[in-house]
Amino acid sequence: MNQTFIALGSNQQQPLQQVKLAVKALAELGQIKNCSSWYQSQSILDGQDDYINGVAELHTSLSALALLKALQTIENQQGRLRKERWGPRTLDLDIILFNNDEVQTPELTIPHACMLERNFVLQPLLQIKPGIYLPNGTALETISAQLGSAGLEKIS
Ligand code: A4P
Ligand code: MG
Repeated sequence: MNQTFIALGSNQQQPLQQVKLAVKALAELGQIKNCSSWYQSQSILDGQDDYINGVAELHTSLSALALLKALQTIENQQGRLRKERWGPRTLDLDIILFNNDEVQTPELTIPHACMLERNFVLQPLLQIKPGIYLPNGTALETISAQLGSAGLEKIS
């Protein structure tokens, strides 16, 4: 069984409902072991609506690539239109960590390339998995403390 952490984000069409619906869809891919609180976070791009973000721990027999395809299917089912990179979205599902694997292919970068810059990923992740490390030994609590909580608010 593979232990993986999925970051969820939405800033369109009732974001809180979108992410909750996505957790139900993720449960079809294996077993949800943990789900963080939901956080409201300011967009990293000016002018976009706030996001709802959270992280779920999923145990699944799917490979990382099969999981990515399944996540994209869920995004599409929830009405995601890919117009612009980093554009507003009804749902974004990113693989943050997959076992202790380090993956670098055209389709997949694991650990997720931007996770260390994003308090809306690190705080929910640490909420459900305190003391977690990257495969290269980086302690995420240290990075998260440096990032702080600017623009981030736990809502439930
Ligand atoms: N890809 C590579 N590695 C991964 C991975 N570990 N997990 C590839 C998922 N996908 C991965 O993603 C583009 C490509 O990344 C995929 O084809 C996949 O093969 P995408 O979801 O189609 O496009 P995107 O969402 O525009 O890119 P990305 O990188 O997911 O966007 P970001 O960087 O996540 O930005 N502000 C706040 N507060 N909260 C947010 O959640 N999100 C974004 C989206 C911007 N601002 C935000 C938030
Ligand atoms: Mg994405």
